[in-house]
Amino acid sequence: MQPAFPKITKIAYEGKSSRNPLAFKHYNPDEIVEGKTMREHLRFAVVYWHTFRGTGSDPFGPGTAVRPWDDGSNSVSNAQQRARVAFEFIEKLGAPFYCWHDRDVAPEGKNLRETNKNFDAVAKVLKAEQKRTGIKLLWGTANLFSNPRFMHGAGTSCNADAFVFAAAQIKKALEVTHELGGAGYTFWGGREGYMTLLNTDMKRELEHLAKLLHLAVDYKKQIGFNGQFYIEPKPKEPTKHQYDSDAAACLNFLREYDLLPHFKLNIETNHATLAGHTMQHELEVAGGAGALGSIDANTGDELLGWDTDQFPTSFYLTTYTMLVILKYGGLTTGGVNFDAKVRRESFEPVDLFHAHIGGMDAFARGLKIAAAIRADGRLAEFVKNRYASWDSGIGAKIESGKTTLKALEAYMLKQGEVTPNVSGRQEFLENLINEYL
Ligand code: XLS
Ligand code: NI
Ligand code: NI
Repeated sequence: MQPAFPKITKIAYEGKSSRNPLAFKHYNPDEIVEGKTMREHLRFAVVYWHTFRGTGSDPFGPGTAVRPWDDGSNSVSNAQQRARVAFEFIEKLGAPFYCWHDRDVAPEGKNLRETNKNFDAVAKVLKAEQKRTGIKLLWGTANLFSNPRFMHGAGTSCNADAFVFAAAQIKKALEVTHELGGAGYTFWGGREGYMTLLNTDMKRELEHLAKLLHLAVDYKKQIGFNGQFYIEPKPKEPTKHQYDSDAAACLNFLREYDLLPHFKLNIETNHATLAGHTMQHELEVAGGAGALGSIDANTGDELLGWDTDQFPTSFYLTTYTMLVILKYGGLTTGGVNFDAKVRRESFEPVDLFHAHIGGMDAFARGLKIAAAIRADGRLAEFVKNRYASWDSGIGAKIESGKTTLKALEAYMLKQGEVTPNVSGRQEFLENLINEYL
């Protein structure tokens, strides 16, 4: 195969003073931070859908992307060629992982049988390329939202046949993920939601969704797939109301239907902001429940209210993200997955490199800043001291459950009033963070 990126060699770490746009300024894979290499901390993954299937099309016009290796056909051989290009890209970039939807990698055939056959034919190339390069699959997933058959949803469709097709698709995607040694499998809600409650039986739909996930859990055990299952929250787009709207809603759903032991969350930045939260908030909610699994690293635009899926470049964002991830023990099965796309105007292949290099550098920098803040200890100490009234006396008594409302009344009747103990010091803390940026 002719190289798809003939002018680009392996992206190297050149340090902060480098002016080479095709070099890392901060991501030094072998550098140790808090006892682990950056490579192990960040576990970067490239997404197949945006990076190798994105064309730049939008509702107002067709794609603009120039991709010389793609013959534009829907053939299996074109898909196989694309797979080889994908691995050339990921290898030159030096990302250890990648992710796909079943339909990103192989074209649909005229029926399920033919579609599965196409998928196998491309999976064969993926497997060979994984072996050649050592690049691994972070997670696989099934696209249960593009095909018109899923117009009403998949697991939550009013059409039982659509549910069945989705189940069959998940079965196959799990098998291929397993065959490729995937570290996980993700369920993003796709069209699981509603446009109007006038035509929707919400309770019934949620029960069906839970049923589908239970079937997947059973099958996972049956085939001996030990990868981690994730749910990816998102509040809107494509439907007006997505059932998996944010981390709290997902956790509640998983608990209600006895699914929580089998799932963690895959938190995406732009989905957090669409839900009216920060990334830090969503990660904290997941982490507190022991369900912080993986992240889809991207960012939205403050002025645009949809899932713009831009590459993350803000050091504040990556620092706050890494602070929470480090706090909860790091990414174990998960990774930093760039669910992000270049802008429509950035139509050249080299833009894919600029985008990923920028994202990886931003996370490397965020990791180092977060580690420095943790080593310094002032932030953690401040938070600890803020709750000092709970460490002894009446606070400790309440925490240990050794009190009653009557005893608390007696305490306060004696004391008479609450004395303010500590300032929140938000401005001081924001300044402290800035010391490290
Ligand atoms: C869409 C989601 C999707 C998932 C995978 O907004 O982010 O790309 O990550 O299905
Ligand atoms: Ni995503
Ligand atoms: Ni998204």
